[in-house]
Amino acid sequence: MKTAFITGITGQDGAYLAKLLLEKGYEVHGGVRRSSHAENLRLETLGIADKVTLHEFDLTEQNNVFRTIRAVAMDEFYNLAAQSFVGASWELPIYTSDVDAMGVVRVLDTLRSLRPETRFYQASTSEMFGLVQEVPQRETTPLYPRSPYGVAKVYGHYITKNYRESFGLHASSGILFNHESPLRGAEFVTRKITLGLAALARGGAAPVELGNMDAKRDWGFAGDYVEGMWRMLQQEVADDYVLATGVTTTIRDFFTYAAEELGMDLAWEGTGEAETATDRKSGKQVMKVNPKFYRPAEVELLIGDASKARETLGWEAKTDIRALAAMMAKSDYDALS
Ligand code: NDP
Ligand code: GDR
Repeated sequence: MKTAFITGITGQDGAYLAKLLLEKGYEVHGGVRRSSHAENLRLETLGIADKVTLHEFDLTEQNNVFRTIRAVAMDEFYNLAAQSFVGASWELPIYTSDVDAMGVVRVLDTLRSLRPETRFYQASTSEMFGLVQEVPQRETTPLYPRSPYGVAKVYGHYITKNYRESFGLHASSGILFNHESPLRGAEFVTRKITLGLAALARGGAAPVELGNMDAKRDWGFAGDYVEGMWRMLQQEVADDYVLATGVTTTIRDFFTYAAEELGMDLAWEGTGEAETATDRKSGKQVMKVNPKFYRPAEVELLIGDASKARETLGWEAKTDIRALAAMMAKSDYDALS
């Protein structure tokens, strides 16, 4: 039986990855931050809260990282923990760098000292591509991050590559494009939309307030993407891989797909700060732009080329954007019954 350690096990990806590894027969350990409330909602929703071993763990605390890695005899280490909300990273740039950049080297350097045979996965991101340099984006596309989060993740990406090249660690980065699910955090735009639309469909009156409706994202389903993470660590040689669907969609179109799943028929009006959407059937305004959700610098277009993952890992995204929007909208609607 193999043993895996997952940082960020209480997050969206951590929960899906833990479930996948348990199904594959792994003993699964994970790191949780101290909190005033003891809820592990995502692990409970997937029915695995009592099947994983949790350790108090914070990526900002070097000795804590050291002691945890010393205590758990792990074959694989998945570093999924991060301050992962791009929007918050302008308000928390130093904290974001501490967790998302320095946190990675804390783990790598400890593994180098204590467990150099452990296979390591770093959660890199399409946010590193930022300002468009090439379309579609792939492993060799130049990086131009547009947020403190993106900048910190570039450090995490290159320090992973550097420890692989300098010390021979089996360290891989997955450059994952956006992936969502019914377990997605409520502040990310897809879940914000499906939660807001579900409340409206159940009789609510408050329109969903959003920022830039023209940004385009390559959205897949988180459950598909964790399989790709695992496959990366099963390769003989460590490497970096893009995981993406290859299809890009505007925020507006995602909104429309989710609304259609809930039986709405939208009429769009206005542009920019004046843009609104109304449901013709109920007459309710369901969306209005609020400029407070605009970002200081935006990533306008993400579309990934996952050919390398397809060819080497045999990995492909299985869930298309309409199915994803429908899955999330239905889940939030059902939860309000
Ligand atoms: P979430 O925000 O859902 O989860 C983040 C996890 O990190 C949570 O478990 C959180 O704990 C934990 N965490 C945050 N800060 C610390 C810290 N200082 N020490 C230890 N743990 C901490 O993110 P996702 O699951 O969506 O993403 C997983 C990883 O993949 C992240 O690194 C993210 O940046 C990256 N990524 C995500 C993509 C996506 O589309 N989802 C795409 C590309 C990359 P708590 O529960 O206590 O908050
Ligand atoms: P992103 O995801 O920044 O791509 O990072 P998010 O869902 O936050 O934003 C996507 C796009 O939607 C636009 N947008 C809004 N976003 C939010 N959150 N709230 C709004 O009201 C809103 N209105 C419009 C944004 O401007 C943006 O263009 C996610 C995270 O999971 C990262 O951790 C990960 O690395 C990347 O995906 C890949």
